[in-house]
Amino acid sequence: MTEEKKDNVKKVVKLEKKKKLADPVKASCDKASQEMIARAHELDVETIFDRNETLKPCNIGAQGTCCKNCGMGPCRLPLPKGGIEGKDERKGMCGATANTIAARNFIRMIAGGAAAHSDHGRGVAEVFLSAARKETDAYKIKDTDKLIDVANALGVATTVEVDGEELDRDIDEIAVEVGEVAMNEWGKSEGELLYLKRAPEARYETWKKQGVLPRNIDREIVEIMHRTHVGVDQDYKNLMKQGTRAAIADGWGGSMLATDLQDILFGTPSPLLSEANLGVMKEDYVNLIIHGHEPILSEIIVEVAETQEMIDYAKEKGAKGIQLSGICCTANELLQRHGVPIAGNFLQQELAIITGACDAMVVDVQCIMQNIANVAECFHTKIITTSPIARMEQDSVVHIEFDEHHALEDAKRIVKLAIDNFENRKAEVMIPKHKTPVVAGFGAESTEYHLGGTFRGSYSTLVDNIVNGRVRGLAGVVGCNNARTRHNEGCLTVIKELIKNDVLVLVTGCMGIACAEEGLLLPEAAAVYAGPGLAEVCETVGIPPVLHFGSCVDNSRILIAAAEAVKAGGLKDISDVPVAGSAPEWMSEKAISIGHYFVASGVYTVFGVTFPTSGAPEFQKYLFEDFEKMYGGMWDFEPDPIKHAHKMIAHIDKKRKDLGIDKARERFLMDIAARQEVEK
Ligand code: BF8
Repeated sequence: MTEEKKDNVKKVVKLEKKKKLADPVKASCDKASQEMIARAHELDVETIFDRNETLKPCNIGAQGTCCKNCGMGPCRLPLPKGGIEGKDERKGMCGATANTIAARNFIRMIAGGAAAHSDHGRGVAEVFLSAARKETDAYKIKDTDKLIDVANALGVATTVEVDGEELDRDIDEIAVEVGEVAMNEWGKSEGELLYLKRAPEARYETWKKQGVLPRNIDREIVEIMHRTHVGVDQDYKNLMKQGTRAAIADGWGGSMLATDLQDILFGTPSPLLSEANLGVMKEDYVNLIIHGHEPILSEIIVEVAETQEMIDYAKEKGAKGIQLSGICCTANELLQRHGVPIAGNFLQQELAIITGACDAMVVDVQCIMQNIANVAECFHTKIITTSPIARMEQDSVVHIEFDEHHALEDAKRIVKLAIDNFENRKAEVMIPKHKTPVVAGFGAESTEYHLGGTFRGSYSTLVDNIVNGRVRGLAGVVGCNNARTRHNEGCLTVIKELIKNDVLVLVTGCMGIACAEEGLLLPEAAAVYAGPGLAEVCETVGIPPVLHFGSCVDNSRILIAAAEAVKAGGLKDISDVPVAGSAPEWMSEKAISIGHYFVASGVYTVFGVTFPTSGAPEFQKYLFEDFEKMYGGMWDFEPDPIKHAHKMIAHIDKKRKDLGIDKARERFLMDIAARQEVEK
């Protein structure tokens, strides 16, 4: 072939590659997203949906059997076609077996997830302590009732004895001590995490028996990195012991402290009305999108953006006002406390910029795609990074480092920058019309109130309805979007199937946003989607069939709600409750850590899309079967959303049977096809 011909072939191949674009309808089941993916193609802007067409994942890595923990590797141990027959002889250079490699990779994922949640929590604790010590004016203690609850849980005295009389202790003093004790949880040299005692006693005893009581949050994460270094722990069971310890330190430690301290500082959420999807952006307004996870900065941005000074400034620049909206878990944090509308979940972050109406996107940490900076360069959008630990290499990105000691000034600079950028819009604005009303802001406290009332103030109404079978059980459906599967579809199919079968669903993270966009977070959704029993309960107490519990660190709210249900039901442990967990579209390490602390807390937990241990069947069996004997909860994997839901329902029914309350449900019969699905 002549050089010229070779060049032509290369050009054609390049063009072909370039043409491989995502089909918007196959990529997402959300209409607003479909419109924006198509718009991206018109404007020749590449998104994650297109990269999914050209960048294929490595199978061996996805199955968990690629070890790159030393310079002799990566050692790739593919699963033989037809599976393992007899003894699994696969080994890496050092002799590490497929089980060891998969277990090391799995617990490194737990370490990554637990570190992300817990470092977020540490940041909140630092700001909390500054606020308690009155070192900053920007933050104040808002929820003193919750402060007292947390003080009790941390063993901080809330009363003092004066002249033989027991008096309330000064609230500021309590706050300082709570801050100090909380900070200590990350690195104390002795003892165990204080919040472990918030779990039912039987659960605590199980952890003790298994030898997995976390000592402090940081240590458990560091020890994972040590144990998974070349030549250290080479026993998958022992590796999982440490993975379990770190995951518990996340759920009942770092995440729970993050949630609690945020509630004390910013207010404990209660149900409120808002809207969700890209249609919340407004053409004539300055659109400022807050993206990431930590509410410490975004809380102040909300405050600043609502000041008359900033609204007037926006009007001076030709806008009608300022429209704030959120992406990912920062969105969930602001939604649940302020009703700030949600622009989208993980897979919609690029799409929000493609509207041409995003004047600034301010990001903090976690789940921020580096490609938003490339997309923003095609428009006028300013990307503003704010965290010293999360910067971007692109020159177009502005960095305004946030510090709680000058929080107000930082927030003002950010809001002003967005306003100043309004007049620089260059592309034609195209905002999808789609948006949906949402009722959000649920949590352990509001569930108690709504299902128990001010009179009873307990979980007994919920428990009564579980016993009488109107509510078949509970499910926590949480986690991410994953571009390897159709955006939002797995989540919505699983959840609709669950509520159709009378399972009350609690959601967090990007799954909460998916439900918001679909209209499942409205009380009216019960009449449309829920089974007769659940619909009756929802109608009576006025709640949606799917309750939004907040961001990913707020999965700790689900743990507390489960512990409350145990108490109200006179049960022993979370593993006795008819409850199941799910992350149908997971992709992040945080999801693995959450999944594992659900399992370690006694919850049967199913993941969709892919499972990162499938290349090591023996180890996977340990997680899927043996864990149930040790912890009462275990992992499972099911990519088909209907089967996924029915596996959860089958587990809920098993628990109902164990409790002797299965008879009450006999009027709700599954049809034959559904039964066959479960038995497959
Ligand atoms: O912490 S659900 S994609 S945004 S990791 Fe990220 Fe996953 Fe969304 Fe919130 Ni959680």
